[in-house]
Amino acid sequence: HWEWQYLDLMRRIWTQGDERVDRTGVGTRSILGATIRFDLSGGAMPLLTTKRVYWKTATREMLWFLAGGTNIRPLCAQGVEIWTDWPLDRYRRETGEAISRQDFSARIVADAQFAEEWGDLGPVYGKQWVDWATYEPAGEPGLFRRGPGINQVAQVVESLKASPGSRRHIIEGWNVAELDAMALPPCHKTYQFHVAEGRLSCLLYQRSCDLGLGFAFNMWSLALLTRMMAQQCNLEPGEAVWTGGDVHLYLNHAALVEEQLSRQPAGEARMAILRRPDSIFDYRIEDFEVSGYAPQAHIAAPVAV
Ligand code: UFP
Repeated sequence: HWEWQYLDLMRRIWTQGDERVDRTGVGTRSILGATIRFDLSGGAMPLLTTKRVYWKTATREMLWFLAGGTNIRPLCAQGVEIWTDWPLDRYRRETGEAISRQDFSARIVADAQFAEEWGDLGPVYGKQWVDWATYEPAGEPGLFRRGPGINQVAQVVESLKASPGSRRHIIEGWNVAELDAMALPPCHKTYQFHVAEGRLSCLLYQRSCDLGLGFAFNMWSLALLTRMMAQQCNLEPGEAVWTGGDVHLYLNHAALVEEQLSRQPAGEARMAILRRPDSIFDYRIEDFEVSGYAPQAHIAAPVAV
């Protein structure tokens, strides 16, 4: 079962990882460099079975990336709160108001102007993926103006169709000049697509991975993006290859690690895409149907912000 790759990695990091104080102050055990591969043939999807993974949440996030989203408002409106803590922290800091997360999220949804002022995350994934900023000379030496944004996702669809054998099918989130303006610099920063024998594979390079919580989402999203791209390019799904840089377990995830390592993976989830949208930007949440997913119970664990 593919999931042993994950469980083995978890065990290895927990027992052998280098222990350090990380940015969040929680502390981690960490290793550098790991790869997990998954074969997407026949509609199979890499959903962990040793705990429940909320794939719809990750799917809504992926559709928000593709829509160029950088404001949490559309996510909050769908009950997706995975990005809410960053704007919430800023709001509390700058106003001194002790608002609850729930009230903050509700206000973001109810009040468009409030959302515009407080809900933006800066130029995170969505912006870089579909509207990477360019600059062009504006007449006088040393003076530049905004050029047209670059849609990397659309360009990769085109390059996959025009020259499948290319080694340049890349979607990059790591815009060095804009890192400071982002709520969180991209974790799943580079996606590279590869075509072989009519099958589309994708390798993700994730610079930093919270193996206890983040990985399950990131692996799903990698496979989901590969499936959508394959459908748009009339290719069969190939492999999802996940590569982590700093792969770590938070020290306050001991209960999760112990529980999950006591479980055995079983079964395999599949996903059908019910429709072929006109473009990579036209998918909706209703287009995805998961079957055969019978995971063991969800394991709650604290998120380090
Ligand atoms: N993290 C993930 N996956 C993600 C994401 C964040 O694992 O998609 F957005 C985790 C990795 C790390 C933290 O524990 O969030 C980001 O912190 P840093 O920027 O210091 O690496």
